[in-house]
Amino acid sequence: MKTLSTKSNYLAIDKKYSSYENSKIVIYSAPMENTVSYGSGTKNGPKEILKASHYVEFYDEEMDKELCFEKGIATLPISNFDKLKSKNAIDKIEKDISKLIVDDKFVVMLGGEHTVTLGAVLAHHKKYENLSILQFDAHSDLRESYEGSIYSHASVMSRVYEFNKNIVQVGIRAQCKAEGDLIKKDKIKTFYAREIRQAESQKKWQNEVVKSLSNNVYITFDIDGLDPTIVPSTGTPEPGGLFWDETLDLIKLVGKKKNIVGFDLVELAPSKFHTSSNFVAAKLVYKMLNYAFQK
Ligand SMILES: [Mn+2]
Repeated sequence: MKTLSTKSNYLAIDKKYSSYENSKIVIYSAPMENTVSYGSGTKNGPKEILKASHYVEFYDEEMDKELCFEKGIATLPISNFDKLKSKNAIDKIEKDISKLIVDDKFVVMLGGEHTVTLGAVLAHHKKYENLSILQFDAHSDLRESYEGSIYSHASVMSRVYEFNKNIVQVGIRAQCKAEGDLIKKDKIKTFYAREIRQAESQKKWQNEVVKSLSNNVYITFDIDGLDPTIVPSTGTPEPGGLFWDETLDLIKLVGKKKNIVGFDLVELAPSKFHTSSNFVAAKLVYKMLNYAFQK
């Protein structure tokens, strides 16, 4: 399979550790941007994350290893999603990722708007029994439809919920009334940002999140789950979000207690005024990989 060369792949890794054959981990880009609410630019997310990743260290001082050389990380070329209707894009993503999973790869998808997650979750849901979805996000994304589209980024978790009820949401702080009602009625495990902030201890709410998950976990990380002081470059930068260390602590705990089977990072809308956001996203991907492969 064709992969990007050292000068443009994730982390700028030498060919020996980034060829498809030699890599356990595969970076798959889905730069789809069909439904935008406020700010735009998510289709440039993957490109800018790859660029910024060249300044992320190979060595993770916390885990004391160079994961990229232990597992290998291949980066697939970025496909053009411009002319694809949302449903077709989701089908393509599901098909592409299913093939990677058949080859026993651990897939990291870079978005794009949050809608792309549906394709990736479908692929993992087919492969893994007892799969739960851990969603980091400012928004529930549980609207039945939004601005006339059932494939809106604001509805993506509604589409997932139709076939997988094991959704655990973290960092939520903006939703419509119908979403709030649904969460209460169906007892969806939503950890609101406000409740996290008011929790007695970090450990307590993080353990509750882990307890809510089944054994196999797919993580969808909407970058707006983080506080906009860390990542201003996103469509709707909601105040009151998650911070870096608590986020990493939680993902580390999930990786320790559960089996992370894949993840995505979506909704980065790069801006030339806040290039730091691109770097945060690039680094977050590597930290998540380190936690997923900590055992
Ligand atoms: Mn979202």
